[in-house]
Amino acid sequence: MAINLQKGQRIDLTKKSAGGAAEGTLTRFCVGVNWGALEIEKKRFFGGTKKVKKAVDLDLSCILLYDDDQRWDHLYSPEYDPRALAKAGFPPGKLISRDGALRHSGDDRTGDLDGDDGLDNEIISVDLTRVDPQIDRIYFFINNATNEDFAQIPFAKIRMYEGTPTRVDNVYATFDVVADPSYRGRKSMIMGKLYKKNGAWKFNAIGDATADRNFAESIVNIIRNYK
Ligand SMILES: [Ca+2]
Ligand SMILES: [Ca+2]
Repeated sequence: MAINLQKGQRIDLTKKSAGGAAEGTLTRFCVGVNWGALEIEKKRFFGGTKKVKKAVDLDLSCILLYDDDQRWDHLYSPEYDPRALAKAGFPPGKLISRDGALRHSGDDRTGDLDGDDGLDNEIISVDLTRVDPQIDRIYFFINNATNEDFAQIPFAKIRMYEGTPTRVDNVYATFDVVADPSYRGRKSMIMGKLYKKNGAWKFNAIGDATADRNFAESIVNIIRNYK
């Protein structure tokens, strides 16, 4: 049974059998984000309204922080302008972590146009056995490349599952961020973090909609405020 995470909840990554006995630890899994396109009421020419779909381009990114708090590695879109990044002091985007442990499935630019399809739109595969031992925190966050805020986006979910980006074998945990009026004006969301405590990896469902205007501001915010 998948764990339904609540905002702020922390879990360890122990796998349990149906009877509740521990069956090892989750080490290779996917972290996927699923979101919906907007539905907008448009006035019809001859009166009345019709519903129109509008694509929402969320970008899932990730930073991996070293235990010395000085260094970090990243997964964010290689399509972000490398010259603008260099000016702001950020390395170019890439889809694989330096240690090869995390891989991003690539950019989805629309979200689900026909309602929740149950599949994740952007996915990061994680192999905790390959993570550089000096890394002790891995943050997952999303930024909106289009203009809507999280009060408008009908649904945004993150989940951890065993399988591949195209095949879901076993869902371990899900975390639904329901659209909330308090998210007005907020275009970024820090979804959660994997963190190492006494040598064991755990997950914390953060779910904070933030005022960051882009992924670079989210990275600065995470490093400063989300230890
Ligand atoms: Ca995207
Ligand atoms: Ca989807």
